[in-house]
Amino acid sequence: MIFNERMETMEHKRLQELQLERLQATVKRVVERVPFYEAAFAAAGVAPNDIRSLDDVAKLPFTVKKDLRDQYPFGLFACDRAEVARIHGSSGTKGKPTVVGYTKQDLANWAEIVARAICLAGGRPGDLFHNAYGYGLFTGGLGLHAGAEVMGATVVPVSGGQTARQITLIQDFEPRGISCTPSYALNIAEEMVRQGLDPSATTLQYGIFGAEPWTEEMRQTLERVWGLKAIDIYGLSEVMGPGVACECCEEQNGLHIAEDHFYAEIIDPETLEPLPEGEFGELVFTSLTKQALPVIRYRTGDISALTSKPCSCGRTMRRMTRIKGRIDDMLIIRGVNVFPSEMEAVLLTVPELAPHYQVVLSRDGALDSVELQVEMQSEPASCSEAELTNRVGHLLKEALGVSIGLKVHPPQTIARSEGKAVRIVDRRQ
Ligand code: DLL
Repeated sequence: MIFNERMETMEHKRLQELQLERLQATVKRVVERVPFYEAAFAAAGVAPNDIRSLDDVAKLPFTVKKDLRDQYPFGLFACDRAEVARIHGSSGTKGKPTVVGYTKQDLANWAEIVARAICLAGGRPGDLFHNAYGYGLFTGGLGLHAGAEVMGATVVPVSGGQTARQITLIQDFEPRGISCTPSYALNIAEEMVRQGLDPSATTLQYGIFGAEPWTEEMRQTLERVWGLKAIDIYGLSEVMGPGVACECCEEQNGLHIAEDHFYAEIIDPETLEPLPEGEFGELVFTSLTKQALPVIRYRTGDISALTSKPCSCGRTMRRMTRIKGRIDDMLIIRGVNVFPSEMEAVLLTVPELAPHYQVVLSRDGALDSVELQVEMQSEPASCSEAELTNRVGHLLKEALGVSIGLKVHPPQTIARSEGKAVRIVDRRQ
């Protein structure tokens, strides 16, 4: 089912005209209403009238997370505080959150975008929808909630945590759809197995998973364990929240971007120059319809590539690849760039290992050291810890091109998540 057929299947040229119209209005709005942007545009020597084509986006200044922090709490709002209907914030645990705001119209647009995403995932009106994203300042819970309501589902706002209760509600209410982080979906499944239950015997047919990087191997694991279709949903609070892009259940190959609301670019994070389609780089978004907090060329720190290849689902919105990782999370191990997701892809092919891991950074004298901590499956071990360490070490070296410290732990020792999994533990300070 396509939620908004007129928009989602719009001819690309017409969509670009719409994007340009909306971009021009957004640029005018921020320069007139946000002193930060007025100054940033002046410093870049660009004025709203200079934006005559979508390519002119490259003339605009970037926005980064620090700008949101510096303008804390409401300095980037492009409307009166009283017109802001809701506030959300970053999920970070340290310091003050980065604050984002939404007018009533922003909330209505967001809910429609998420409703589309749920349809992309295979949801349909009448579904029972189990929403296990955290409610609160984090955009996951309320974002999926509003979208599911607009889509026409019966929403169960269970939020994250209390895993035993999640299981009871899944068993008793018989949902068709579930949403949570991929790592929490694994955690719930693991607890079911511990209780002697079979996750694949539940009524769940689709899972909408995101808010953290995950791999194709993790998808296969989740689909096998739960017996559902695992769909990747992407978003970030600074740009809106979940739903900025979402995979379709037809292809599960790249996430359709809600391009009528967000203009996407890929840039080289070093030179800041736009990169052509198909090349990997940093994802950058410019708001096209946001009223309360439009962002201009927001640098997400996430690595992806774009494609405009046609999709069999019929939607014309361009796709981005699943996120390879965050630029901040890239490790440089003896000169080789490694993302935790590349380690995950290897670990999940080893049947003796549980799908939980952490990368621990520590300081050894003047040198940084990296240790990948993994965990044995709970079943009686079919090989020794030493044999496993040896074998996985070889697999990792082959895939990453560099050998990395590895520690195999007994079952149930790596911390489980109820929201975003902590993959990197930095003990260098
Ligand atoms: O995580 C919004 C969200 C909620 C997305 C629920 C999907 C589902 P933030 O807390 O602001 O917002 O974190 C945004 O999370 O820049 C990425 O680094 C990461 N992220 C989000 N979705 C994905 C995904 C929400 N599908 C940051 N794959 C982003 C990989 C993701 N990383």
